[in-house]
Amino acid sequence: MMKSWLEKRADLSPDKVGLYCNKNVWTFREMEEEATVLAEKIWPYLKNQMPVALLITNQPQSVFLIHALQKIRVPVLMLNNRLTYEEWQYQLKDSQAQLVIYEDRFGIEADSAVSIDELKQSERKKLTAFDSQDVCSIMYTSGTTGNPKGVIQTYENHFASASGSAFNIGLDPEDIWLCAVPLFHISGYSILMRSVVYGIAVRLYEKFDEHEMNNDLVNGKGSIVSVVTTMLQRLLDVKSDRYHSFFRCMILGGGPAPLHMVERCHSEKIPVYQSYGMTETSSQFTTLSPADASRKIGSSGKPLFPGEMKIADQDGGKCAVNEIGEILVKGPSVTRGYLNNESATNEALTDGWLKTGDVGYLDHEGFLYVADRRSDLIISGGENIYPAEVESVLASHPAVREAGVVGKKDEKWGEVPVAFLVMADQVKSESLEQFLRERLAGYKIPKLFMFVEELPRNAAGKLVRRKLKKEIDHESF
Ligand code: S0N
Ligand code: AMP
Ligand code: MG
Ligand code: MG
Ligand code: MG
Repeated sequence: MMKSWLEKRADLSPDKVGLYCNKNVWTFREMEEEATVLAEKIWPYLKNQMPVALLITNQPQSVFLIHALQKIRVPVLMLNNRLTYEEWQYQLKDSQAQLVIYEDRFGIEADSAVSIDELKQSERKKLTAFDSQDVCSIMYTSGTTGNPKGVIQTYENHFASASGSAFNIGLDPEDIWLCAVPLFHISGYSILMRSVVYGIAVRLYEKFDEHEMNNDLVNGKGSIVSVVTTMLQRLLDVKSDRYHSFFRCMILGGGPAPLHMVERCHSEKIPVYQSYGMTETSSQFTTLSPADASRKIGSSGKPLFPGEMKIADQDGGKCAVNEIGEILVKGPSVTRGYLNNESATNEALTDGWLKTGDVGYLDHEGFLYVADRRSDLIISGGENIYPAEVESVLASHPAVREAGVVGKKDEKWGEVPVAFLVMADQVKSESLEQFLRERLAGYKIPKLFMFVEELPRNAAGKLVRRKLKKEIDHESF
C-alpha cells in the first residue's frame, strides 16, 4: 500500500503548518489525522474503484476530504458547485460515480449520496489494502459542440505540474500559498498538491474577498497567490498600500489578461506571472516571469520544465516562428484523455500531443502569445461558457425557435454571454431567465437578449457566430 502524499509529507515535516483558514491552523500531522478519520469513514461506503464525486466549497473540511480520498486512492470527480442539479446529474451519470459526498447546503438526492454531516456520524473502519489507482482527479470541461467531458488527471500529472511550477518560481520552505480560487478547479486543487509535495502551507479562503486578501498581502500573510483576471482587477480596485516584501509571486491564469492590467502591475511592482494553462494540463503550462515581462508584453511565457509546445497549421504541419496556428502541448502534466470517451480522447491526442483548440504563436525565443481562444469559448470570471450548451438549452424553450450565443466584453467579468433569439412566440426576458436558471449555472445565463428576425448562417446552414460577435462589438449598451 503506497503512502498518500499527505501521509508522506506528515512523515517528513509533521510539525510544520500545512493549512491556515480563518483563525485556525493545522500542522501536516494534524491534517493527516483528520484525513485518516475521514478515509476510515468513507471506505465502508465504497463498492468498487469507480469515481467518488465531491460537492464542496472551500473549507478546511474539503481539504481533508480530498486527502482522505487520495488515501483510499479512488478517483475523485470534483463537481463545480456553481452548476445546477441537472448539470451535476450529467457528470455523475457520465462518470459512473459510485458515491457523492456533499456539503449539506447542496442537498443532493440520489441513492448513493452521503452528506458530510452524515458521514461524520458513521463508523470508522480500518483501511486495508486497495487497488492502487493512478487516476487522482476528474474535472469536467465542455467541448465546442458536444457535452462536457471528464478530464483525467493522474498523480503523475499533478506531480509533474507541481515540480514544473517550483523549478520556475523557486521554492522557499516558508512559502504560504493563498488559495481563494475554487478547490474544484485545477487552479485550487493544484495548490493543495503543491503544498504536500513542497511541504509549504496553504492559506485557504472560504470566499474571495478583495479587502481581506489585500490586507493579507499588505501584512505578509502569503508569499504566492493564484488569481484569475476578475480577482486581480478587484484587488487592484482596493489596493491600499504596498504589498509586503514576503509576497513574491502572483500567478495569473485561467484566461487572457488585458494589457493595461499587466502594465499597471508592472508599474506598481506587483510580481505578476502571467500563465497559460488548462484543466487538461493540470494547471499552468507556460508562465511568464516578471524578469521577461516588460520585453514580452502580452506573452504568456514559455512551457514549464519539461513541457513542450508547438504551433500547428490546419494540415497539422509545424508553423514557422510568429506564424499563427493551433497550440499543441506535450509532457507529463498533460492529461491522458477524457473519461469513458475514447473518441474525444483520440481526437484530442496524437503521439502524446494534445490539441488545445486555442490559437496562438511562438516568437523567435519560444515565447507563447495566445491570439484567440478555443473556438467560441467564453470565459467569465475564470468560468468557461460554451455557446453551444447555452444555445441548446435556449432552443429547448417552447417560445424559442433559434438561438445564437456569443461573448461580449465586460469590465467586471472579462466577458459575458449575450443571446440572439429568433422567437416562435413572444416571451418576457424574465421568464426566459427563470427557465434558464433551472437548467444552467448562473454565470452561463446571458446578460442580454437580442430579438432578431434571423440568425447569420453559412451555405451549409451552420450558425456563423463571428457575425453575431461583430454586431455585439459594434453596439454600445
Ligand atoms: C471571480 C469569483 C471569485 C467571483 O465570485 P464571487 O465574487 O465570490 O461571487 P459570488 O458571491 O459567489 O456570486 C455573486 C454573483 O456573481 C455571480 N458570479 C460568480 N462568479 C461568476 C463568474 N465567474 N462569472 C459570472 N458571474 C459570476 C454569481 O452567479 C452571483 O450572481 P447571481 O446571484 O445572479 O447568481 C469566482 O467566479 C471565482 O472564483 N472565479 C475563479 C474560477 C477559477 O479559478 N477559474 C480557473 C479555471 N482554470 C484553471 O483552473 C486552469 C488554469 C489554472 O490552473 C490557474 C488559474 C488561475 C491561477 C492559477 C492557475 C494555475 O495554473 O495554477
Ligand atoms: P480551463 O480548462 O477551464 O482552465 O480553461 C482553459 C482555457 O482558458 C484555455 O484553453 C484557454 O482558452 C483559456 N486560457 C488560459 N490561459 C490563457 C491565456 N494566458 N490567454 C488566453 N486564454 C487563456
Ligand atoms: Mg462576492
Ligand atoms: Mg473550465
Ligand atoms: Mg424551442
